[in-house]
Amino acid sequence: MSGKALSTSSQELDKTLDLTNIKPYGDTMNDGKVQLSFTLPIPNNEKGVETAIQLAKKMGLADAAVAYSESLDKEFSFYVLYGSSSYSINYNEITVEALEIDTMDMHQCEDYIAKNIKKEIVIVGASTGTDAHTVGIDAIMNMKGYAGHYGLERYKGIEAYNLGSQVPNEEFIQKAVELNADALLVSQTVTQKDVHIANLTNLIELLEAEGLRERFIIIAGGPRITNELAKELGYDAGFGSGKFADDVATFIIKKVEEQ
Ligand code: B12
Repeated sequence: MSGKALSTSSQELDKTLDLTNIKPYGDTMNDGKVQLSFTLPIPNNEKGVETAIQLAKKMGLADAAVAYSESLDKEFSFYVLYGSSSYSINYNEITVEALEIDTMDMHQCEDYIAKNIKKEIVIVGASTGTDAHTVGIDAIMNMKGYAGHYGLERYKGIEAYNLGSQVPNEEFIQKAVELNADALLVSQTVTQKDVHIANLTNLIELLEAEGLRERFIIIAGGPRITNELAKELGYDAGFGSGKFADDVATFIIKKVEEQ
């Protein structure tokens, strides 16, 4: 291709960033390109591929094309598709209830507790309900911590109790009362069929029924937990991926100080 042709075509590329009409970015502004993958309960053949394309079109993808398909077994097939989203979003109208905290590191938290709180803060955490995932709550609580952030068990001034996974809400509350907890940490990883919503709601309802809701600072966390969702469900805050013990400790310390 000649240099001239290249520069002409690059001039024709849409470079206009329009925050009121944000679309996915593939390799040029506003091309809307997305990749998606799914499994269908049908065999992998021409009819399967066409079904996948039709589905993608119904999802709003223009120029949908199957880039890859594979048989999972005789009755199931897997597809990877590309296409252009026909939808856009007004970025200027997006609002989120983000947690605004000025995170202190472990040593700053320890100093803050010693100077301003002047008592041990008791924190009880668990992965509750039927959820068997422990890595998230361990990342926050275990002494060795996660990704270079020590866990709450290591903090001077914090007494941390990690009850593990699949802890029924009733047992969790009983332990929190027994240990005279200041804060409860609830980890939820499985969100299939909104099981986390039912479980998180159940905990708040049980606490309210026993007149205990206001006794504790209650925090939910997990990869699909947002602060907004947690607040909606009656929690004091929610922490998702990329959050660590120091974020949670800072939030709790400031809350305890307010009380
Ligand atoms: C390891 C793992 C398992 C292990 C768990 C071992 C263990 N001891 O924990 C085993 C094999 C047991 C397992 C089982 C299952 N798993 Co699994 N598992 C995973 C996997 C691969 C990694 C999760 C993980 O450890 N992440 C690392 C931690 C550090 O990240 P995190 O949890 O997000 O935690 C961070 C934040 O979210 C936050 N955080 C987390 N909790 C809390 C709590 C508080 C209070 C705070 C402040 C912050 C916080 O802090 C952490 C650090 O930043 C994920 C897939 C993936 N790659 O993510 C699937 C995944 C989570 N599992 C999944 C599923 C479906 C299951 C099963 C239901 C499968 C089955 N049908 O049996 C079972 C669960 C059964 C049950 N009753 O719960 C799905 C969940 C889908 C969904 N949205 O519901 C995933 C996403 C896999 C998938 N793509 O399908 N799993």
